[in-house]
Amino acid sequence: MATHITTSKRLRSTPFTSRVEACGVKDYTVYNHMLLPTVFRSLEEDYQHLCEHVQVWDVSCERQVEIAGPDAQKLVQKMTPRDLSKAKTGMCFYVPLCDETGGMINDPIAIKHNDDLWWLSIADTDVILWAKGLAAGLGLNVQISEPDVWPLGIQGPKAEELTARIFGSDVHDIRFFRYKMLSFKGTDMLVARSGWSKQGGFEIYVNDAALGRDLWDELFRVGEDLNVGPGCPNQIERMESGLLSFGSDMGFETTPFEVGLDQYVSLDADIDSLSINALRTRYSKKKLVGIVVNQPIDFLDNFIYQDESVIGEITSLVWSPRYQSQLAFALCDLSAISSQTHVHVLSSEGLKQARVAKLPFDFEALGLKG
Ligand code: THG
Repeated sequence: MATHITTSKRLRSTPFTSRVEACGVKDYTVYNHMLLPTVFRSLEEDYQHLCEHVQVWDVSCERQVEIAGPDAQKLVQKMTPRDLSKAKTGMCFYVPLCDETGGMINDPIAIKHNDDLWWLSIADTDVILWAKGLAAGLGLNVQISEPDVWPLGIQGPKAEELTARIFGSDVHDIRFFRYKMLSFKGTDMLVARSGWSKQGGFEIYVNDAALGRDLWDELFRVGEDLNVGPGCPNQIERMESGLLSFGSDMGFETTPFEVGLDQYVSLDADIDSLSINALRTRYSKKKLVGIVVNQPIDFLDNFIYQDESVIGEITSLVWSPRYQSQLAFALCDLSAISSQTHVHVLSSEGLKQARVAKLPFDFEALGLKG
């Protein structure tokens, strides 16, 4: 077990690391300069458990970039091409952050506390540097920081029951991507119905480290009959659900349109956003598609081939036990992929045919039964 990696103030452990270790974490990755568990039992066992029961996830690495002050809403709108003019307190928004060329900087959840206070719950890039640069360059009246807040995920079909046992029946009234401030041992914490799985669940934005450990212990104590277990974002589940990972499936070079995030760009809105003009005129060069191979194969490289020529690159890959298929996301040349229903991938037995699918995967349309 154990992490064969040295932690420090630069590569941070979290308030929950002692609990995560006690639960037998097998692997970590580094995300926002912080430990993020990736496997407890095995990828497949974690997946089965997540889809049937309820898991507690240490997602402290989803750092909050806090933007406070009279120009907070203005700066957040500058950063994203999604129209936030109708945002209200209590709402969360999945937002692409884009630079002046339309390339993506990050894909956080933006949380509105009030007009003068927003949190960006970020994926793995240093959004704070960009935010500070913009604020200084534009002369905005904001204070930007990364407060000590450590999100704890509660995910799985029994998540609502478990969360309500701790935070009370108000939990049932929280709609998807909304939050309430609810008390744990006398301290208010932000409780949102969100999380990086499609099994349903909540995220608790823990704002007190010691209380966070109490919360972890309480969740395991009162959730015993629900078969609560430790968990983490699961590659099988998130790919079956079509959730994208910044840095893998998209990056600075890709626009939201190229990776299928069109619905989070408000092209026609009259908003003051850094990227909106570029996004109105920039041509897409790439397209992120799903790839399906109905048998286990050993991939010799990460490329997508049209006959012998390379037309794209696999950005995420997993074996799905439910669909007995190799599932991939692949970033392909738009002109080469747009008319294709099949492409090739390279295995030790040579080029193999693979199906091209829209994301998120429509398994029924693909003729795959779970
Ligand atoms: N929770 C919190 N912070 C996060 C993540 C999270 N920061 C990093 C990373 N995840 C950000 N990326 C995503 C990607 C997808 C979603 C959330 C965060 C997501 N998408 C839904 C979907 O695609 O169907 C719903 C989006 C919507 O309709 O608004 O949930 O998980 N705190």
